[in-house]
Amino acid sequence: MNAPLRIAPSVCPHDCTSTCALDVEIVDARTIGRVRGSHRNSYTDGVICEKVSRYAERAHHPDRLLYPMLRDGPKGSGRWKRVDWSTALDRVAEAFADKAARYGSETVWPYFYAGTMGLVQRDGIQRLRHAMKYSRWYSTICVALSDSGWIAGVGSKRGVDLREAAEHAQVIVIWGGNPVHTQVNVMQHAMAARKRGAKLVVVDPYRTATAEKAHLHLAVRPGTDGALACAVMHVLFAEGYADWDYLRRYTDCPDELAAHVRTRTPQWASAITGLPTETIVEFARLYGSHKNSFIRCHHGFSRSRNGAANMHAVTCLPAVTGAWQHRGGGALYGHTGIYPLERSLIEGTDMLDPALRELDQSRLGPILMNEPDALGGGPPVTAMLVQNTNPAMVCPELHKVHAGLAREDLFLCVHEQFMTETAAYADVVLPATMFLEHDDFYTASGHTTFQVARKLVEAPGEARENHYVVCELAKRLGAQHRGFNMSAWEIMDETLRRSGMWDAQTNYERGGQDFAYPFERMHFLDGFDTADKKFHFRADWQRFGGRWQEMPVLPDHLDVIDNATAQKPYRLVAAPARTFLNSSFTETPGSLKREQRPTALIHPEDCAALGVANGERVRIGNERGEVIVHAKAQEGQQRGVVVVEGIWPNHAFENSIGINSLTSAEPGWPNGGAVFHDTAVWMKRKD
Ligand SMILES: Nc1nc2c(c(=O)[nH]1)N[C@H]1C(S)=C(S)[C@@H](COP(=O)(O)OP(=O)(O)OC[C@H]3O[C@@H](n4cnc5c(=O)[nH]c(N)nc54)[C@H](O)[C@@H]3O)O[C@H]1N2
Ligand SMILES: Nc1nc2c(c(=O)[nH]1)N[C@H]1C(S)=C(S)[C@@H](COP(=O)(O)OP(=O)(O)OC[C@H]3O[C@@H](n4cnc5c(=O)[nH]c(N)nc54)[C@H](O)[C@@H]3O)O[C@H]1N2
Ligand code: SF4
Ligand SMILES: [Mo]
Repeated sequence: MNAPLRIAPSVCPHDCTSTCALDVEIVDARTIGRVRGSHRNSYTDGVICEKVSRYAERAHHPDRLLYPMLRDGPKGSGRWKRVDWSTALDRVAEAFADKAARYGSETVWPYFYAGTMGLVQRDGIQRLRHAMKYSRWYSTICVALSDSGWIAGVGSKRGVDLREAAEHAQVIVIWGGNPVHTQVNVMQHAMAARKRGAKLVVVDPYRTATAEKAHLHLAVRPGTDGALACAVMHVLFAEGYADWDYLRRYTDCPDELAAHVRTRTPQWASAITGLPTETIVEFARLYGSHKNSFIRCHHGFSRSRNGAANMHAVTCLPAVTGAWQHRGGGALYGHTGIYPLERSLIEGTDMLDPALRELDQSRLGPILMNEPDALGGGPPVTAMLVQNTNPAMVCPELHKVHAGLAREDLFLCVHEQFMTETAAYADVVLPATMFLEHDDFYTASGHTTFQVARKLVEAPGEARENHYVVCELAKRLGAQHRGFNMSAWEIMDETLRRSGMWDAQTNYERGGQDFAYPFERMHFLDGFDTADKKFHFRADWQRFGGRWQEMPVLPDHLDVIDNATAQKPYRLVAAPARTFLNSSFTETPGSLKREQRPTALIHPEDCAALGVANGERVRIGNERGEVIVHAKAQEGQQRGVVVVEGIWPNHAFENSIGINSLTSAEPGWPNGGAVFHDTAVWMKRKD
């Protein structure tokens, strides 16, 4: 008889706000079985997404990278030579030193993102950057627009707990997100609310799996949420739903706002959003007639040039009705501002030199093509270490990204779990561990618990953790910092003690430390996190820099989006797929089977006008590129909107270039942020 399986606790490391508490079946020292959601965390509460429940497919995938390799042919040729770790690391250190000697230290640009959300493994690369005076990092691919929009009104990144809303809210609005795909626990809690009688509203340009479950779905035109929010406020003020006691006490300029939205009528917003006037009014009345309406603000609707302004406009709604003060009412975008973590040991912020050039993550294409404005007047980027991200799939303006990664004078080291399309361009490929193979700790955005996870199984082959690579390169390059001489666990433990939090072992044993504040503070009854403690209808865009002067001070429709034209009559939404997670899981059989192939969701009347039948191919293009995908007619979106779900590998497309060949690297307002759902395109039947 087989020995009974051991169940060990862990934490999902993926780039998803749920940060689920996991129970992992340990089969033997190298093998896992099923992964389940744990009940020890009341947010996860036993529920996780399907892709992580079958994690064994990914952890034990036959294509896992096992050994360090050097390129053994032209760039991208796929010819590799296996070497030992020290040979590979020597090669990387030599190349970095050579390039820095030739062009200055800013020519080296460590490039990373959130393939793991573990703070030590994810952010340790920053310590190397700061110690070596490499080009600084401006992170814009995900949260730059949504963060600035939220902080402009609320003052910091925190909000009301969704678990409370699930119990008490009478209206839950899922704004600009598709949690059935992207964060299953939001849906789990929203459906619990629905079951006890709460109304569910979804604001999304297409009939997502989430919108299917809603009492009311507002299928806005992409990039027009600011107009919708203003018209809702117009109705709230006009029909007596505004809470003037709350407004006077807790907000900065209610009279000005009321006067301002008087001209932002539902008719005005209807012309911009494409929604019927009656639907806007119906939504406003539903929202306003319940004191404890709750808005879950997602990232999706911020991925437009005007995304920060739209996020800010939406956060104004609970300030007008006073919903913030009621149990179950208010709004949430993320809780990451509540953790008191002191990060300098991890990130080496004590060594940061602000005089160094900062480069924009989302503008990798223009940067590698040596466009002067993207380079900020500094030297070309000629050396990179990439960890936890796959820009050859996920970055906008992919044609430039690929041409740049193929540059002969660029030295590229990619530390990865798989031979991704980015790693394929590398000079040196290093094999990386997965989360069950190393120690790390995690903040959560969707809930309030800080969790520690331990290594549970041995890594396959010679895969090593990010922390090892960073420390070994530091040694070879002469970088000095205490963090380079400690283990990941030691860094975690010391960071926690310095931060006044439970030490690592205590946190691990107790299943996480909850940082939720008492009710009064969660609901901002002691004031918002702005200088004057008020919610700001007048957004202080200046604090973010960039093009802040071009933005409206009060909530409005900021018309800087890539509007449809006669030549490009469609607006493309490049939305997340259910069983991929960004570029991850595009290698697992279960996910590939479910997602099938890149598909364009098109309004049936647009299909008819284009002469395209279901399953036929369409070409979608603009000045940046062209992709070929299969068409699917779908109701529930406006004409002129086309949706392609999933960041498929480039090789899944007929002409070997993916959806981000169409998206733009233009920074959103005020100061950067990728605009993945803000793209005008033409569409034609493929003969
Ligand atoms: N399965 C899966 N899960 C994921 C991911 C994934 O790729 N797949 N990605 C992970 C990452 S990195 C992140 S940041 C989170 C993001 O997760 P969320 O913050 O929940 O946001 P999304 O679900 O990405 O939002 C996508 C939705 O926004 C809608 N949308 C696009 N433009 C607009 C607009 O202008 N207005 C409105 N109202 N809606 C708009 C799209 O139609 C789409 O349905 O999810 C994470 N989880
Ligand atoms: N069209 C379109 N494009 C998008 C988006 C969209 O909605 N539409 N969303 C954007 C958003 S929000 C984001 S956040 C980006 C994310 O895009 P990516 O940063 O590419 O996201 P992931 O797929 O989460 O992680 C990338 C890689 O990290 C690797 N990895 C995981 N853990 C580790 C580790 O411990 N060590 C090392 N060395 N590697 C590891 C994985 O193998 C994976 O290949 O995509 C953006 N691109
Ligand atoms: S829902 Fe998100 S955090 Fe939870 S298991 Fe899935 S990817 Fe991980
Ligand atoms: Mo993201």
